[in-house]
Amino acid sequence: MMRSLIALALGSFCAAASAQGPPPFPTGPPAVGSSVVVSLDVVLGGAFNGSAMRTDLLEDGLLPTSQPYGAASFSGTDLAYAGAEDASSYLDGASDVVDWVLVELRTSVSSAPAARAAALVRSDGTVVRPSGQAGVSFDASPGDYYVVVRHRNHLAVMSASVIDLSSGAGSLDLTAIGAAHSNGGDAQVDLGSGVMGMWGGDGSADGRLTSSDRNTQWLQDNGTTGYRVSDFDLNGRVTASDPNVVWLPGNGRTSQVPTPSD
Ligand SMILES: [Ca+2]
Ligand SMILES: [Ca+2]
Repeated sequence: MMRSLIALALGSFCAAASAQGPPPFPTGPPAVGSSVVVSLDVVLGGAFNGSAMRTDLLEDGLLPTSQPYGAASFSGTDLAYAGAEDASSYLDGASDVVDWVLVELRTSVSSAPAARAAALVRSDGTVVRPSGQAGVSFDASPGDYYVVVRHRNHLAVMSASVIDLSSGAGSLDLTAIGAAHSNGGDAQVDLGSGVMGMWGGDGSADGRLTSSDRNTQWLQDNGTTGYRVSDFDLNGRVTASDPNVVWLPGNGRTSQVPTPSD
């Protein structure tokens, strides 16, 4: 019934269009300003408590209401991002938000980002826009893209294959085994029960877990509270647990996301 109604409507539309010249369908590539949405799941391994991610930063009033990657401390790193994302309205009343992540689209494994967006990860791993809407929205044309997820103190991860966003929407579950791109190393930490998470402990935001993450960044912050990169388990406090529980198991690991070569 629905189909025949559409055919009927289309028939009369085409008849009208042919009488008045070409139909007003857009041709060629999508107009600049088109967008795509990725439904995304990811776990920040440092914040994982066995069943979900901690939400202490939100509960303690430490989570910034605007995206944090414009801070001077990220200048010169892959996390430097000047976006104006603001989640004030959503966070005022939200109860299950963990932290901000920075998500990028790539057209090839090692191309520069085609688009980027800051978004919020919730305790169950779902990623939402600053408005609280599900999925991450990008200013990009529909097509196939690799999806990269970055976080201020976790090793970045990228989808193992392109995600089909040719319809304008697609999904990626980076918590699944084998979902992340690897250059030969373990892209993510196995959190048990089939859940994979990003490696935590990169206090220097250089994509590597080395002794400097503990000896420089964490050591100078130890004993403090706040929204700090040295708070590897994201509980709002910088304590010995941060290096001992989060950083140490991953020490020596390197992000498996290729550095852009173009
Ligand atoms: Ca590091
Ligand atoms: Ca901590």
